[in-house]
Amino acid sequence: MSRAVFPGTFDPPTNGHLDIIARAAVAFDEVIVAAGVNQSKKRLFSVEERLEMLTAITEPFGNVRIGTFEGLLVDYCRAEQAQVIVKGLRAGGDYDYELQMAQMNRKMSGVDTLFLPTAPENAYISSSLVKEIARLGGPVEDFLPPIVHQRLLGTL
Ligand code: COD
Repeated sequence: MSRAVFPGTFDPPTNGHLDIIARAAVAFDEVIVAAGVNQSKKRLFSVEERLEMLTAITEPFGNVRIGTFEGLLVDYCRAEQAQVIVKGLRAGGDYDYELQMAQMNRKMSGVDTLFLPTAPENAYISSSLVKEIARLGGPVEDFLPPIVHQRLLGTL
């Protein structure tokens, strides 16, 4: 059985994340969407809120489940017996950082990383930009699943 982990911060989950989840769900028997829990970083949404949103938006997929991890991602992959890490790649900046992490993760554990290129319509979406635009009163409904959009509006 092929099992992949799609890790992220998901603060909040966007249409870009959801597209990667949907495509990974086609490629693997099971996909674990794993929210990183880094206590030292300030997030807009709590872990519980991020898990609720992820659970809601992945409900249509029969082979996707939600998890959390703390510490090294590769330790989590080993514990979950996942052979592959899935990452989304946007233009430019993502590549250098993601390549370095992928190589490091493989060296540490043998767990490989599969990159899925972002869909063109999601290429410019990031959780941080969406939060900033929302905070400044701009429209963000085109970038988020409806339930996430509602939750984000609730924080303003
Ligand atoms: N289109 C396609 N993909 C996208 C889009 C988009 N519009 N937006 C984001 N993504 C992809 C990102 O490229 C990423 O792959 C994933 O979605 C999650 O994105 P974010 O922004 O929610 O999450 P990140 O990138 O902040 O998550 C970083 C991790 C938590 C995965 C990382 O820091 C990590 O692995 N931490 C664990 C500690 C560890 O093991 N460190 C050693 C690393 S070698």
